[in-house]
Amino acid sequence: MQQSLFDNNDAPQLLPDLPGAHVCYYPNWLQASAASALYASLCRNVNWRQDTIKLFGKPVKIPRLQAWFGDSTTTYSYSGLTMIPTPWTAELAEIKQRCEKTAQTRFNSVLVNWYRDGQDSMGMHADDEPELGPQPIIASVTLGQARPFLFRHKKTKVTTRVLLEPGSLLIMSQDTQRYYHHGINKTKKPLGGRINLTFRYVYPAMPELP
Ligand SMILES: O=C(O)CCC(=O)C(=O)O
Repeated sequence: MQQSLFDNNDAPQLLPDLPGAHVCYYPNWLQASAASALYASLCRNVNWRQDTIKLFGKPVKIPRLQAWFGDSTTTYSYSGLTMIPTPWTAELAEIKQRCEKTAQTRFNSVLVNWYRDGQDSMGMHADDEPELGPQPIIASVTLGQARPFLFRHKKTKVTTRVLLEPGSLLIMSQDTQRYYHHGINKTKKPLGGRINLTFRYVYPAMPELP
């Protein structure tokens, strides 16, 4: 992918007030044609899986398809699921590099989620696993169908909705994961598919003592 596929729009849009969080939204981060081409390529080429997680001790199939890519040190666990990274593809490595430039940080992994229609969703959660560090920086790229992304303050329960448009980039940093849950709700509306890429930095596990 060439540089020209990215809109030269690194100016973040103002979001509703999210006290205690640090969130930047770049609506036209990718050109529309590049966003559609990437969506089609990922649909075709990713080895999609429907994983099972543990919810209140019970195995539950997650309501979406997903895949985990990253450096070899980035094995990542959540809700009883351990994900072993697939090595970077050229197109994901290029998007990662571009996210690093905008976010001014390094990423070593990406969770790729495919919401096939409005019935696919992501429950409210925080990306606050210890291996992401105390103030994770998460860069989230949206392709395909626009879907509302919800932030819910952990204490006040105030919920704020941000529509994530195709080709957009959302960066969450500082104390966002500490104070907020986020997620994507199901809807009965007939919606098309959406792919979301969340780039992260996973700190390698400390080797065990002999
Ligand atoms: O699809 C999205 O925008 C949310 C993804 C997400 O919350 C995650 O990967 O942790």
